[in-house]
Formats: sequence, C-alpha cells, structure tokens
Amino acid sequence: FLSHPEDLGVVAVGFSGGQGKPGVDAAPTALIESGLLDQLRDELGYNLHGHGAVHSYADLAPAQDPPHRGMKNPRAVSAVTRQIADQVYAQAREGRLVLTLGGDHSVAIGTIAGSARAVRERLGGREMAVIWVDAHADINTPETSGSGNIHGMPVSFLTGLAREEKEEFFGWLKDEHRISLKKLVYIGLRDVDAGEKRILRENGIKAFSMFDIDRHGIGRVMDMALAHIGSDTPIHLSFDVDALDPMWAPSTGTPVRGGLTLREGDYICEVVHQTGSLVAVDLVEVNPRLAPEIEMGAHETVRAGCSLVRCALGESLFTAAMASTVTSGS
Ligand code: 4U7
Ligand code: MN
Ligand code: MN
Ligand code: MN
Repeated sequence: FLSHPEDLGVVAVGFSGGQGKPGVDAAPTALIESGLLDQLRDELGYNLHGHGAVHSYADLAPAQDPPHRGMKNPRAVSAVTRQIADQVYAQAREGRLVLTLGGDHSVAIGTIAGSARAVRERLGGREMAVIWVDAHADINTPETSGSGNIHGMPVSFLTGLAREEKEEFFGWLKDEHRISLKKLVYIGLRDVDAGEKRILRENGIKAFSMFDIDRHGIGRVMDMALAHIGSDTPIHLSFDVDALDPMWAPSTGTPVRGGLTLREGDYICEVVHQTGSLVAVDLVEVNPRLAPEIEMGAHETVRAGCSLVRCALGESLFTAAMASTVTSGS
C-alpha cells in the first residue's frame, strides 16, 4: 500500500495532557537520544522525513481548560491531536510509512485520524485496520470513564462511539478520520473497566487478552488476529508499551502485571511487519521519569521501546531469511 516503503515519516510528539503524570512528554527525546532513528536510518536503511524536531505541546492553564463531559484538558488534547492528525496525514499522503513516538496514548486520536484519512484518499476510499496492543482497551467514552483521562478514551472517539459537535472538543473528527469497529483488534488486554467490557461485548469487538495468549500462544493469536483483519488490508499498529509486563517496561504511567514478554511484543511487531500491509506505527506511554526506584528502569523501558519499533520496521527480516534457510536446508 506504500508507494515509498523505504521512506519513513517520523512524528515525535512530547505530549502528556491525556493523563496526569508528567514525564511521558520526554519519551521521544529519550528514544531518539538512545539511537533509535540512527538505527532506522543506518541499519534498516530508511530515508527519514519530518524528524527534525520533537514537537512539544504545553498544556493550557487549568483555568483555560476546565473539564468537559468529565474529560480532563479537553481543549488541549483536542487541539494537539488535531495537529498530529495533520502531520501524520502529510507524511502518509506521500505514500510513506509513518512512525509516531508519543506521548501518552491520547496522541493516537491524531495518528489514526491522519492515517485513516490518507488511506481513504490514496486507496480509493478503503478502510484501514487497527491493531491496538495494550494492557487497556482505551475505549471509555467520556461518560463511562472513571478517571476523565483522555488517554483511556481514544478508541471511542476514533470509532464514533463517542461523538462531539464542538470543534474544540474533538468535533473536528469526521467520518474520513474514523475506523470501523469491525477492523479493530486488541492484543494483550488485562485491565479493562466494567463499562469498557460492556462496550466490547455489545459491539462484538475482536480482543485477544492475556488469557487468550496463555491459552493459544502468541503465534496462534497473531494468526487469528490477522485472519480477522483479512489479508490485503492496510494496518495501523498502535503499541502502548504497558502491554509489556512491567518486568520489561516498568517506566510507564499505568503498569499492570501479568503482561507480554519483550519477546512476545517483538514477535507481534515482526508478524505485523511481515504482512507487508503496515502503513503506520505508534509507540506510546514510555515515561522515562517513572520507576526510578528500579535500577535502570527507564533505560530498560526505552530499550524495549526501541526494540519494538525496530521489529515493526523490519529488523528481523534477516533472521527470518536465515530461519527459512535453516529449515529448507535440513
Ligand atoms: B492507556 C483507565 F481506569 N481505564 O480510563 C482509564 F484503568 O493509554 C486506564 O492504555 C487507561 O495507558 C489507561 O483511566 C490508558 C483506568
Ligand atoms: Mn522513495
Ligand atoms: Mn495501556
Ligand atoms: Mn493505551
């Protein structure tokens, strides 16, 4: 689906307004300083575009951004995600793969809106699929949310389960930005709110929880996830680092024990890359300021994030080629 698969649009968004813990805005710089973009360019051979600056966004003063329908920082999150949607769209429109480094998961309102719109425009109205890898479902509506944090709501706005008329509260989201509930697949769920469970059930949304991964193994789960999407469908991968067990990714805002191993996370990314259908990748919720009590916690989390991104962008092709050589040679 990409006219320039070797060209990578990079959108680095240091934004934390979708939740309450400072530090997640420092993730893009931490990932880049640890060498991620150099690796993508020098080792994986991508031409990088648009990566000159890490965009950082200040929250509005609380007095200027009071809650709306219980949502915290609604004007700031709406305005920032609208800009991200434009940036991702501008890269995707060129036929490039787009990598977004968050930021909290509210940024996915922008990334998915931008890539869904570009896919429709470039591919004759086609809809893309979304693989959402996360401990959480992030599908609260403003009304079901207990926290009011918008990083727990992006999927409800992107699927149209939550709607708003007013521009300043996500009213800028139109049909061209939205995705179908049928083309959404979750992997790694283990902390889903009661209201979210009802939404998942009533809408028949495809979800592979940690229970399913334990039962079937990650290999079969990925086969089933891709079978649900169907081959020949563009895929946007939105990876929340808290899908990984805190053993691998302690520095994140809402860690939940009992998660994916780093190897399972890498495998998900490798398999999605191998489809050849990947159009965009998000890596979100790395917070280098958290878990300082764990020795090297932030360093390990950043390292895990870099590994996931490299796998999604094809690092393991060489390994795969070797494996098939070994198999056919034996
Ligand atoms: B993340 C939560 F209540 N569901 O809505 C909420 F448990 O992007 C957590 O996945 C949301 O990290 C987590 O606040 C959002 C909570
Ligand atoms: Mn090119
Ligand atoms: Mn999460
Ligand atoms: Mn999330």
